[in-house]
Amino acid sequence: MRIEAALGDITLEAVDAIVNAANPALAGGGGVDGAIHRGAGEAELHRACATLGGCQTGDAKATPGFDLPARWIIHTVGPIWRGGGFGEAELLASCYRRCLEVADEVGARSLAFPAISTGVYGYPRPRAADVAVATLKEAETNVEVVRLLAFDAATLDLYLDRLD
Ligand code: AR6
Repeated sequence: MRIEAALGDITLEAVDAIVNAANPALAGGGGVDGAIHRGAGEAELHRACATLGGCQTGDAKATPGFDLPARWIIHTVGPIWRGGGFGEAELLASCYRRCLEVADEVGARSLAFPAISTGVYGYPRPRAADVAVATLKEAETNVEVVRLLAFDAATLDLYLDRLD
């Protein structure tokens, strides 16, 4: 699997699947979740999410991408940062692993991730980049290309540093 880092808006990514940093209710929200719901089409994506029965922290579930360039959206729920002593790193690693498993289930070969948990959920960006890159490097999957989408230049630098 090739791991790339890039700067940009994940809703514009023409990959098989994009990952959403969602909440346990899969009810939509702000940040990347809001952008994905707007890009896919609020009503259709809301209906599709409502059939999934929510999603636990560290797990992932797929819906179609509807109006997005991506064929699938893989919704995952990252941990809320509470200082690092509450299993946050393991839960975040689980998000990356489960997204690859769900990508394999739907047959996605290219996948783009946002920086899960690093917005409203408060996970420190350098530590989140450590987990993302280390977990992806270890994973066994049929996914051929993973793109780590940074929404700001500082996050892109964190990824590039770890991919060296
Ligand atoms: N493309 C790529 N990355 C983005 C985009 C975008 N269009 N928009 C924001 N980011 P956040 P979380 C980055 O807060 O911390 C939602 O309300 C952003 O810069 O979206 O996992 C959910 O419903 C940050 O680095 O997700 C949950 O309630 C990263 O995406 C909660 O927020 C994640 O920030 C999840 O919080």
